[in-house]
Amino acid sequence: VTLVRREDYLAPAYRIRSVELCFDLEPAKTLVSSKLAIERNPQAAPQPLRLHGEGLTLLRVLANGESVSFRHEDGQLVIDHPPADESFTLEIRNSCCPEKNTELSGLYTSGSGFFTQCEAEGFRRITYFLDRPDVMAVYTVTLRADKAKYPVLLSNGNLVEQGELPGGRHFAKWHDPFPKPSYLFALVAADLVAREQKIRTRSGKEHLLQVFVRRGDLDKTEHAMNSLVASVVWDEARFKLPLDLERFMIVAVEDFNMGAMENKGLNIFNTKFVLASPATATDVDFFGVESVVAHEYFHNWTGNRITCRDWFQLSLKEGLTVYRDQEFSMDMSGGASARAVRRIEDVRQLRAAQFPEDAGPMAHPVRPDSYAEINNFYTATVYDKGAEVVRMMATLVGREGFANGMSLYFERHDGQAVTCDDFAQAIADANPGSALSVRLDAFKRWYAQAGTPTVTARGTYDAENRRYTLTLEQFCGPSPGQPFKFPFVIPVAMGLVAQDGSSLPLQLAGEEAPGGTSRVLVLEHPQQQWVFENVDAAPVPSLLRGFSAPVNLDDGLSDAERMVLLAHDSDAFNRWESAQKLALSRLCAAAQGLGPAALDAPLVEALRAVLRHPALDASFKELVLQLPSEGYVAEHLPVVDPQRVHEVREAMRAQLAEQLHADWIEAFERNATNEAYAPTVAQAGKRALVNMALSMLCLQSQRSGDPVWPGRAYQRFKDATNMTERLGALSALVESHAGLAEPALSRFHELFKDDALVLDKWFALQARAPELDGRVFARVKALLKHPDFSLRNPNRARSLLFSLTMFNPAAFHRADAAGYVFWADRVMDIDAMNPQLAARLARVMDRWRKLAEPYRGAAREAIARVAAKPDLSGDVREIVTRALA
Ligand code: HT7
Ligand code: ZN
Repeated sequence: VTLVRREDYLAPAYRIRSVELCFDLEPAKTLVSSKLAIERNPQAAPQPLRLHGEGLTLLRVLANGESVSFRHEDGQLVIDHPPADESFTLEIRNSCCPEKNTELSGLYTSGSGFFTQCEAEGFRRITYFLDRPDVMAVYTVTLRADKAKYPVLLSNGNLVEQGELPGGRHFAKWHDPFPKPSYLFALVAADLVAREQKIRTRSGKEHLLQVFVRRGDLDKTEHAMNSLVASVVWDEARFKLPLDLERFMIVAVEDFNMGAMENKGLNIFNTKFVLASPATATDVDFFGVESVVAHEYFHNWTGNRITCRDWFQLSLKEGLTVYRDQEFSMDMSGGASARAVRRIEDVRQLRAAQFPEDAGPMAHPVRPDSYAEINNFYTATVYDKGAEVVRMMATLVGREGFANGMSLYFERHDGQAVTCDDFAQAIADANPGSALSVRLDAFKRWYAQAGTPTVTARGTYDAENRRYTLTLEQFCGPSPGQPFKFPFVIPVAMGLVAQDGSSLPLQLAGEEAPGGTSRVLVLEHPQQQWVFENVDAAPVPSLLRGFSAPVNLDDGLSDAERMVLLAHDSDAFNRWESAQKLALSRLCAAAQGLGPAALDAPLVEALRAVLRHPALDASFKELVLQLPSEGYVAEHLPVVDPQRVHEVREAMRAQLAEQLHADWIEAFERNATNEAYAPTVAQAGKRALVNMALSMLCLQSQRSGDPVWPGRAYQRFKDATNMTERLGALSALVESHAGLAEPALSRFHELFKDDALVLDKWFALQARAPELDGRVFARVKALLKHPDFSLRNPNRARSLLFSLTMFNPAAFHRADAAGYVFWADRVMDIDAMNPQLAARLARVMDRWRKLAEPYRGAAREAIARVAAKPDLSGDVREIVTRALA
């Protein structure tokens, strides 16, 4: 495995100022001609010109119109003696084969159209280029293709010319005035239709927004368009960042490796994040569309106007843009409770994906030091922990301070390719004297050090002096290549809650008066103490409110203290967190044989109180009533027996189904709504709680043999007016292994067999069902042979394989090792077509070292079998090599 290292960065020896591209599009052989205006970097030593190129057929190279000698070396086209002038032109002709491009990187066909994906290093699979983000050029692109097959021809920027060509062909010429790196280039040639909307931004300029989809999908684009309009409005209001383009296009494509791509002015999206109608998409899908549309749109400034100097700086654009889309989604949700629900969901995602990553063989800093394959570093750490790092900066400088920091960042760096240091510096410089700027170097350890710190909190109350002393300590264990960590700067938002639930005023020793009931302590040393004065009685500390830092918190609270927070904390996040911690401690004890596989009566009663609470939102109740996932429990155990974790959790779920039976019925009846469907947090919360109640009621029926609730679920499944309800009812049947599950599944397939995204749900649902006597695993193996299944389409592959291996531990981790054998075979099958996708699947074994025997040995054997395959891609090789190291 050859590593690229951050410390080896060198500025480019040549720059490309402009490029004229011309494409003759044919699926089997597309001709590409490119004319590059190249300049020498006067600061760089004279050297050959090396252009990246991968899997291309080179037809011709001319320098300043003359032939020039060249050679190929290490996947690069090397011109040893380019013209000596300061600037010169290079003309290249090459061909590529889009229909054979199953990797979905570069130019490929999907359905009957052409699409591109160039981030991170896909442009070199289209033509020879300096394919690195710090080389920014102005693009003029001409597309030529058969008019009947490909009536729509798109590229970045503005359409400057179009017309007919002989032989039933046509052309379109696009010009993008903004210099951009090659990873933001895009083209589309396909038979598409568009939803269009004009909007006027604050400056009075009019802009055209377009969402392109296949014919027949237009009625599923309203939500994407609304989300786009809302994103434009939000970015201008919150950060004064207007839409800078005359035309902004989104195109949906069925075959796509990730969620979407922010190509300048021509975003290309996985259909999953564009298409949504109440009949075919769930509430979760609607929220997904909203947040991905926003994310890609926000990249127009954070990523495109200011881009990354090199790929090690990926979090510069991704962490910041995730932070921005999370803030947007919170603002779109409405009131405080809905915002808290969003925050809880984001934190759940961080803990489910990033915390395990940070504790495993792929642990890396938010700004990695090295990589073998950059595609493997589009990770939860770079995205989600990166967003938390930005959020901590915002916490330390305040909302307005952060907005000022953003303005300074754009003032300084608009149009440039920069580093994470440049960003942090701008935020700090705009806030002199702030909690961030006075300790910026220490704060930046968040970019450099991997691992999740643990903060330990202990409080003592001195009744005589009415004083409460809080001691916080931090520790972060070693991670690959980093045996020792310096202390992090950790903002700890906190409050003190009285036993009666009231919020206490917070007055630190030395202060004249209390400074509110919630404040931020900055933990920057291994251990620190804070003394609060005038505290009337022993308080319960509510720490890390809103999850103010990506750390594990050991707060040492008793069950009784957690119950106080669960019932009263003014911080909704910590109310939820208290319930999670109470349940987690029971789950962990039971999984280790240190406690019963049952919830104690006080906890059941506390959960009942939440479920019955007259004032709490349904969405919040649903989150509190969910037991921590099997994966989350596993992360908190020293050694994991996945079957035991499953058994224990299922027992507790069954107990909640039984002991809260009447409450589930009430929750079901009270929250079932006949309102016209709208994807609002309020409605979605009710539907989520109703679905949860129905699942619990069917689960209880499975145990009691009472057929009423499966019957009602089946009826609801048939009568449902939206996909959230329909899928909820179907899940209740499938998850409880009800007899009616089979007819419902057949009916669902019959109804939706022509809708790919819905069919993905059908596969996923079956692969995620709680394991029962190996039936779920057997079903997944059978589904692999289903005529609708294909490994070529990433969404379909994910729906079956990722659902099983990532989200169904009990079905996957089998004592007979069949799950691991299945995994290894599929990784190798997929690797032959699509290494990026295969590498994602390979990562599900990251945590194999935590497993108990016989799982551990069998897992190692399966990983070693993959690693031994001689023609493995670099992508998968990096993952399995690290896993075994
Ligand atoms: N910036 C985009 C990343 C992306 C990507 C990366 C590697 C391979 C395929 C890809 N498709 C999209 C997505 C984003 O963060 O907005
Ligand atoms: Zn992004």
